[in-house]
Amino acid sequence: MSSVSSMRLRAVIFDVDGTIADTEEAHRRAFNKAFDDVALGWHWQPDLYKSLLKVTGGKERMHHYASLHHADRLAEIAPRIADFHAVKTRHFADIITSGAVAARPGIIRLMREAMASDIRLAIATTMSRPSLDALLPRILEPDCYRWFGAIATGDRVGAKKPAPDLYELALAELGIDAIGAIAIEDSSVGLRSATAAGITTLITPSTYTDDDDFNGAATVVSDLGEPDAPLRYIQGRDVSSSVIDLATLQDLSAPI
Ligand code: XBP
Ligand code: MG
Repeated sequence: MSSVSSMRLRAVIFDVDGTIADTEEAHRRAFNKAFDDVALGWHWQPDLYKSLLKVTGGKERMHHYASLHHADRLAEIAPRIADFHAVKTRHFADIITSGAVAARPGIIRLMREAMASDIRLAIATTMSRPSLDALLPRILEPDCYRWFGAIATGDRVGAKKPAPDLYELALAELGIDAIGAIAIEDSSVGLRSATAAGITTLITPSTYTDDDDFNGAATVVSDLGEPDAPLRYIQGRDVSSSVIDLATLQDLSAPI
């Protein structure tokens, strides 16, 4: 048994949007294409989208926007939101297929290291399963789903992030306790969700979350780093390493 697999760390649970890949600009473009297709007359500029990201889930985000800005049409719009979201998801798939998005630094390296060390991998994302299907096989590898012992997507839980449901579902399907896991997230909403599930969390901020409140994170770094592209330490426990690897994650998950 390798020294790593004898340590307490047993699983790494990855958020998707903003963490595995910086995808929210692709989502924003997909929403706007869908709004044009269905003649809603909406257009979400980046600043507005950044504020709307506090509401997780694309369907919930559209309902929230309509209730804030088009309350007089909410009764007409609400029943059509699922259809609007299906149009959006098709546009998201097209944008991803165009090659607009790649995995962030260190993601594939760390996943492969975990698989070689029998550390379990899981996904905990607010994203819908069709959006995930459009993304992961394209930016990781076609049959990447076999890498994961659990894939918790937003459509599988009653309460999305910041509720702990997605991380609790991932832990249950992995069959492990929170103390044996570490979460990798990009947002304050995601940090609150993993923390509420009792999971130590490492943050790699993304385009839309770089000024979020990350108090409570074990550490915040620019990204997971690559040997030829070292990470930049931001706040929390100093990882004193140029890349995030399993040994670094084990140190972070150990009590101070
Ligand atoms: C981010 C989200 C998702 C995406 C849009 O998920 O909140 O709703 O913004 O995807 P996470 P959908 O950071 O937890 O991966 O339209 O499929 O919801
Ligand atoms: Mg995220």
